[in-house]
Amino acid sequence: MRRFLYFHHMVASQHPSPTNTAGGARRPAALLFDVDGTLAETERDGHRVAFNRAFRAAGLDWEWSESLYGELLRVTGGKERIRYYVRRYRPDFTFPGDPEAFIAALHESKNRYFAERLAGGGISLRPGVRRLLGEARAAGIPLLIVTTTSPENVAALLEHCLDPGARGWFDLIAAGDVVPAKKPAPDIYRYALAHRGLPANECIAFEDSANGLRAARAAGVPTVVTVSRYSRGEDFSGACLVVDHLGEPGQPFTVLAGDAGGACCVDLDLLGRLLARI
Ligand code: XBP
Ligand code: MG
Repeated sequence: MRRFLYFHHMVASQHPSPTNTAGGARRPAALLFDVDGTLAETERDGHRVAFNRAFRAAGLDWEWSESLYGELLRVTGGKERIRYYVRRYRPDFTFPGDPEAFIAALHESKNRYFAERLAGGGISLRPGVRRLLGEARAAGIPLLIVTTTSPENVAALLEHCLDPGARGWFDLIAAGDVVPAKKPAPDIYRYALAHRGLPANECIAFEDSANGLRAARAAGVPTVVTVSRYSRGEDFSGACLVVDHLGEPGQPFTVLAGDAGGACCVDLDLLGRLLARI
């Protein structure tokens, strides 16, 4: 791992500083990607279904409907979400033993069902994700994952939805309980930036939710929002661009807020222009 990080440091340092590319556009120092809702629509048909399977397997009569899950998503983190649900909707539930251990086991079981679902091909990447990752890799721009989801979920998603070796495309996977406070706290972004010594305002974050946007902005990272199924209608003020997805040449995005300067998809050129405006 140490050698791996060192190698990426060398690659990144061979490239020009973030401030100078042709036409005044700025070269992003790194691209920081959220996972759930941003790389793929994982929540309604992925995590939610897996939570329900885990509940049934544990003999619980809990069932998270699509609309209830929309409310529960306000709480980031699967364990935190279960804890909130019990407090709010099952206040009389008696935990068999230590509540934290019970929630942790339930959550692990959920993650196993989630990984099975990914392996079965039930989830695919959102438009433009593979293209933009490829462009950034070709340009030697570091890629980082910055997420509240568990590391094993990220690994499964990268392996099954992107490429069996995709874990190696990323300089850092900052995930889950590595920081005590999850998004909307900025901690996970600060952790990732500090790990690579990155200047926050020269990077770009990609988020799908208001919680994610708040985390990135509080850490000082300019943020592009690709709204997802559950996050439409949230408050995205502070984003440098809000689109329905990253877009492909044959599948242009729709701009929901901000100025894309006539672009049809989020590419390095557009990101450079967005940074130059900041
Ligand atoms: C989304 C989350 C996660 C997932 C479930 O995080 O809040 O909790 O819903 O994953 P992000 P876990 O968009 O930042 O990736 O059960 O592993 O928490
Ligand atoms: Mg998200």
